[in-house]
Amino acid sequence: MAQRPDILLILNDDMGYSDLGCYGGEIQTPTLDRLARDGLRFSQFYNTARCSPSRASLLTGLHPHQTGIGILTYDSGPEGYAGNLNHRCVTIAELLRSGGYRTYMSGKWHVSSNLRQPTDSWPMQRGFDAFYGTIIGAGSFYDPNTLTRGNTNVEHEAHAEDFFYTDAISDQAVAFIEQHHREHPDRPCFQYVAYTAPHWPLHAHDEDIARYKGRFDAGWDTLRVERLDRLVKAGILDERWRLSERDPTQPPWTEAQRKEWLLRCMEVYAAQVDRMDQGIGRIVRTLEATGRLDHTLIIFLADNGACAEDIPEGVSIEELVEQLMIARSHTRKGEPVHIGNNPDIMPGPENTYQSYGTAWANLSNTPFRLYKHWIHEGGIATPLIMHWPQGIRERGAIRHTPGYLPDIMATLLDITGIDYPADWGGHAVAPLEGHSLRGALDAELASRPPMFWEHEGNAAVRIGPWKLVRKHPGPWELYDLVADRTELNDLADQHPDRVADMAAQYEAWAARCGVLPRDQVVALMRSQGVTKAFWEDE
Ligand SMILES: [Ca+2]
Repeated sequence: MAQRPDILLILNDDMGYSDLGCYGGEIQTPTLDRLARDGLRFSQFYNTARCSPSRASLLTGLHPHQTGIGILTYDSGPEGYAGNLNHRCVTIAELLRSGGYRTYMSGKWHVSSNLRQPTDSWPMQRGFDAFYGTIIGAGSFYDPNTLTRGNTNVEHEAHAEDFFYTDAISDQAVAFIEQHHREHPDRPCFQYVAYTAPHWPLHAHDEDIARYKGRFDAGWDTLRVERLDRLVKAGILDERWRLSERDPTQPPWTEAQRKEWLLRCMEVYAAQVDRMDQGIGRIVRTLEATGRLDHTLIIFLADNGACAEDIPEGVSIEELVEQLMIARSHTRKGEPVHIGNNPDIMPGPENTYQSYGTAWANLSNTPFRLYKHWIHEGGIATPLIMHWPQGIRERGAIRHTPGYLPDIMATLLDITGIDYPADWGGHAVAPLEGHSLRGALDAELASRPPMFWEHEGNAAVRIGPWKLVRKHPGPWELYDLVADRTELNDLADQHPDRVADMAAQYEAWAARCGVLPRDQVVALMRSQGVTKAFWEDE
């Protein structure tokens, strides 16, 4: 075969379906828009509803519970939930390296519970030749916790005055490409770039925030209508699909209080995405300058839908700073950090730690319902852009073929001709769960195997147009996504046999992949000494 293509896999963190310019949003993303215009956009691609499980699935082609990342990276949990990438899986970096690739990563790892000492679930031990980034997420963009190079903590590197994590991830990706081209010009390059933007905290540069002044003044109700209209006009969504209602816990924009602060939150969120796109622009220009862009497959997607979490005032500093090791208690100059959504404090600078809240997340996920954590479309639907001049003939097309994270591994192995192994490093590994989407680079696929999800008891199975989904501890709901992508018309009562059949397929999958009932996971984690975890989030 011809030389294997370079692969650039870009993931971002907690972004809604319709935030990017090329997916109907207001945010200026000229580089991602260009990649979409010269490549493909997928309209029905899905992630796994939350940071760690999505990363585990993306990296391995398996379901998160099979890899030990059933929920998040806690210190202790039952099998399937141990919080460390286990040895019953093999990473995409390990397999591509075995096929001759040099492998690089910059950004957030988040599939290991040990944040200080390198373990066999850290990136350098899981197939990467070089790593720069953070082991945990949700950190300060000015002073991120667990900043690591290779296996060495380099948090001091953030003490340079102009440090900003989004830029550091981009700059490192550029440096890796330049280094690869200089030292290994004839070898294929795999790079995984995992941005933390726009996950909270709302941190951004003033000049980026200023560019969004006024852009959201119409408010969430009007902007949701406008986004759906643009998504339909772009051919991404079907005009038959109705806009979901505004989140019932949120006021109409006309009745919202503290609008100056609310608008600032959305402006900072937009600036976070904008800054990421600027960085991707530098990466793409480096690929062009080295002559590698035409034979690079670029894939861009988000790890979960927009996040509706409010960061309460008075949240325990001890928990965020010392236990979870995400926030900082003080800035690098020693000022206290104000943690929590206080509308008297404008987000953006280093001494703030805030989130944009439910109503803006509702806008980000237009036109869908619900958010990160849930398996309804708002939790798991993501933009997916693929750009590969030598491998994709069509320019600017939309693909409606459904797919989800395990498919990325399957697709990359199919394209590179590398086999998925039965064992790795002396350990048997689970068979690949993903389905190759290589054919979708040329045309829509006629069919695909069922897709399954579970996160914290929320669950779904999709078979053809049908999606069976539940919000823990509620009953199964059934939607026909061809008629009703926004999940407004529950057909469960009209199709009891279909519900029973799909539920049985779900249960068989859950048993096969080691998914435990949520209550059992909670009880087991409590019995193993985990005193506070996901079950107290809600
Ligand atoms: Ca995330």
